[in-house]
Amino acid sequence: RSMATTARQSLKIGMLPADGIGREVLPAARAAILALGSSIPKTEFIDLAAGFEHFTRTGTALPDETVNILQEECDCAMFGAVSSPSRKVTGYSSPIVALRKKMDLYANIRPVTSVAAEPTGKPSVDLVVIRENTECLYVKQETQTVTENGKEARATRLITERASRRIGEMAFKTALSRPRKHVTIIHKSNVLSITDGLFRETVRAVPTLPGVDGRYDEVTIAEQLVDSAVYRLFREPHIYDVMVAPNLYGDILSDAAAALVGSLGLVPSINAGDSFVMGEPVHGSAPDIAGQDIANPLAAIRSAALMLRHLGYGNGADRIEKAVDQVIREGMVLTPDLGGKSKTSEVTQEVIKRI
Ligand code: GGG
Repeated sequence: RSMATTARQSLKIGMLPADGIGREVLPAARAAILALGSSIPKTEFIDLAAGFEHFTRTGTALPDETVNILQEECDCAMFGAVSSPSRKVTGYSSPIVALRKKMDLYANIRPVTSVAAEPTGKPSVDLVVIRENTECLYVKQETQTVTENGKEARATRLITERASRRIGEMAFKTALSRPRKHVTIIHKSNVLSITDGLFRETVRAVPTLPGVDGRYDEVTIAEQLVDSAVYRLFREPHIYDVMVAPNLYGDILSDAAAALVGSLGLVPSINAGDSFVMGEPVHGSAPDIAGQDIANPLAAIRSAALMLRHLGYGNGADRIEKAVDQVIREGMVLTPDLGGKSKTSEVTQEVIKRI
């Protein structure tokens, strides 16, 4: 399916709230999209099942029907959050990890930006983490054996040239669209010289690929070992623009970066492939606060904006993002993670009013 906007008379959005606060923040994203009215095509939402809670009821975390509807009927999707247990549960596998692979959503794009006068007192941040979304340790090939010395567990870490190249291309393309046009490649190839070495070399070589024809000449490239990248991220976050990383490092780095802008509840993402896009707040299912109407809906709302921008509806995305920024700047109606006392529903209403 083409991502071009011209062919689209209507927009079918698969909604997968999944677990915990995913079920509270996805309605906020839906309300924000609906508030755009006729400035985007007529929108239809299709509610789809997924998640650990669904698994406990039915024995499946990602029904085939969900994947089929996404593939056959939807133009895009929104995912909430999932509560996978930290122990092995027979028959269960993370639906979000599976979905990213099944839909070939190979790039997880996570912009982390501080809004001026945010109630954080932290240094200003304007970066985007481009996380490879289909391989690394998330291929989930783990085994355990019992030896004479006790249990031994192993995990396969897969890094391919193909996946590294396409995430590298996404990083350079993203850098071109940003004022600073700077890419930092994150790796640990001083220790993992074969796997991270392949990632590093392949991403570095993107500007010299046949057909690129100097398109990325303006983009400057740096690289950083992942541990020192975390250190520098906390001390001098302004040095980063586009950070491109294998799956696990990207997952960790983007949560770390979220701490710099006040809350994980503010950070959006999209899972993007060549023909499908799925918005998803970076935060998890937060079982400790689920059901209390206090989860921050802004990451989910911003994820809806990113998804719309990716589909070509830049004006709609701008309207949502400006409304969110205003609510944060004004600082009057905020959820407890940002020091406020307001409910999810109240914050959502403030955003809707401003759209
Ligand atoms: N929306 C992001 C999210 O759900 N994060 C938690 C996460 O990644 N969990 C992995 C899992 O539970 O399978």
